[in-house]
Amino acid sequence: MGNQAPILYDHLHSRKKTLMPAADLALVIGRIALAGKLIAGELARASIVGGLGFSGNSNVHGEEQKKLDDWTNEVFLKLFENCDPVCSLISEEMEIPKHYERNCHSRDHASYAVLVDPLDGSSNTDTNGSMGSIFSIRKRAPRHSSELKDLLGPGSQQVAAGYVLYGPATQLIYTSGTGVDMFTFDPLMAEFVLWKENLKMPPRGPYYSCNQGNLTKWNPGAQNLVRHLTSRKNKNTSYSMRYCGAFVADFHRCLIDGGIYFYPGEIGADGKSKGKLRLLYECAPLGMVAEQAGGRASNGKGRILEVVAKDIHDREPVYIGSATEVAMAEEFRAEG
Ligand code: FBP
Repeated sequence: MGNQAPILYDHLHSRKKTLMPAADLALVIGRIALAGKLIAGELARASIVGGLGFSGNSNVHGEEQKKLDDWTNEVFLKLFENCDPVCSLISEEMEIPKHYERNCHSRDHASYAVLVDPLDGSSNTDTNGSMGSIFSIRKRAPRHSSELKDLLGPGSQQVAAGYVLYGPATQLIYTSGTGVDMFTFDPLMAEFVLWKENLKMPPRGPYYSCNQGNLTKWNPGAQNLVRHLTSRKNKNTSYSMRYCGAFVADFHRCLIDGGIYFYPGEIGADGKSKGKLRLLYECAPLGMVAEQAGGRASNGKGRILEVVAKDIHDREPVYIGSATEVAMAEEFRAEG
């Protein structure tokens, strides 16, 4: 079998200087990896077991939920029931977080909260497009109550973050403050195997990803950014557009090939600009991965990892990817 790259479990246990102690990191990311394996298996067969389509329910955001939104949320709920020291689960699909009282050690040692988007890009379920599960891990404050104030702090307080990507291959990408590592699921071994360690995002890239159909809803700065990216004045303004309807997959392309994904705020009837993507379990975790890989993540005005939330389901405009393009986006945003 030749020299075998390390599997996720061994790699996590060997980690040094991470923001989470290696044993806790291995336990919690190990559980997320198990969720990833189960979800990948279900996505592969959902069409032949009636798993596609809408469930008839709506989530806290008023969005119609797909059956797989509910199913994947249940997977995370079940898997963290007996995962001491995780005492809270916050999910895009749940208005109220789940608190696992018995896993709560607010008096003696660390407890964690896991914040997830169980199935990012779920508009792709019925068209067999790429999707992902995004996760953020935060340490709960000592003596925290069931209130969530201690989880609304800036994304720079995350102790680990990442995602599982469900594409032709299933991959798990994570950081715990010492660089970004990437694993590919090997169906023969039923294990996530290390593919790339300490991954660096190209400082600039050839792609931009946005729902350009919303252009007229955006602030002038974002509109001018698209005009610039498509102006083809010279090789630095000759970008190709890629947009697959799943933040996690469009971000993954930026991580590997460089470029930028953005979902600007949309100007509402009240004249106010409001983002679509959720700060705590979409923007902040991918923001941590981007920065740890040498990229950047901004809300157009500043680091997304410095934004403090008012509510666990807050939304935020996001510009994320290679440092060059995100800086460019901020310049245009500053103009208007
Ligand atoms: P969810 O699928 O988790 O709700 O995430 C939001 C999302 O689907 C992103 O993954 C994607 O980039 C974006 O919204 C697509 O939005 P739109 O359909 O407006 O382009």
